Amino acid sequence: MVTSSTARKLHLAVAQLGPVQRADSRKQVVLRLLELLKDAASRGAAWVTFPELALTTFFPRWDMDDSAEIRAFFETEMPGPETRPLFDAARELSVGFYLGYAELDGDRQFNTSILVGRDGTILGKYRKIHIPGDAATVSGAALQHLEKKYFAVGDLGFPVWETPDAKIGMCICNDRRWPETFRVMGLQGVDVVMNGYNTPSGYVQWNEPIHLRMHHHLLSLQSAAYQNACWIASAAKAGVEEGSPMIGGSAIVAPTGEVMVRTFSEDDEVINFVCDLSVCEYYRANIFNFAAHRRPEHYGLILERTGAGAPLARP
Ligand code: CDT
Repeated sequence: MVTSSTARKLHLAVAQLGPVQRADSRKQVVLRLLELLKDAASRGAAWVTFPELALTTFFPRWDMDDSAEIRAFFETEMPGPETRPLFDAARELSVGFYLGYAELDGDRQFNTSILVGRDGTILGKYRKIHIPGDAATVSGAALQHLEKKYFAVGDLGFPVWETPDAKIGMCICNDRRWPETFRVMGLQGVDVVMNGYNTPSGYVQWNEPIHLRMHHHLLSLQSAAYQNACWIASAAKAGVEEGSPMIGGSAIVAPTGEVMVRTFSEDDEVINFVCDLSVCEYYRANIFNFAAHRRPEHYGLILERTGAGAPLARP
């Protein structure tokens, strides 16, 4: 499929975070992120993916009404004084990164990630679009997931950035479950999608067995990477945060749909893999040659409908 003469190598790392408790300061978390960044750089990685909402505990598990209490979880500037060391380290080590955080933009609150280049400057920003969970407490539920209360729907779409190394896109947690997320980036020729997530293993408000949490996470990444001929680097915040368990399973997935490397722990852990970007081109030139095989004239319902409606077939 790929020969050494056509290979286009890019060394990616994923930096999984173990739990972040409410009492942990930004400074403490950034020190952990710096250790992970240095570990990735020492292995030769050029880009590192950090998790969603990496700077704080996963606060949407709580129903809060006090605005000062809520806003304590949000960043008003990026970089700010506590996060600047990450940008300095990126420049010194020549390692780019993806970082997820809660963003306060005026009065608007977003679940955001940024792409920071190997020179330590922000290349781009994306805001989570498929916001999961509820806007108000669900009575009787053992666990709450109130992202709809705290975050507006992202307004920046799913852009892809052309960096000197690769075409890179971003995706946050629940957005990875939706094929539209990846197809929009696939149509921009994306090579690498970076994804951060916090997936509670016990959020169930319906009778779905818990083992399916990991299955659906990997299923989403593997199918998206294959169907869009891209690499995916996906980073969890894992372990037991404030009594709430979250899955690990951070992974680097190839355009073949195969998981090439995966975390072992539910704690701070780096995984890395030397990815061959020419595999993307190989799939794009064959089975997923979009220009040759896609039939958008038959995809109208995707834009016309949000929820499922009546069947189109007529007798
Ligand atoms: N953070 C996040 O998006 N978590 C979701 C769980 C949603 S269940 C209400 C996820 O897709 O993993």
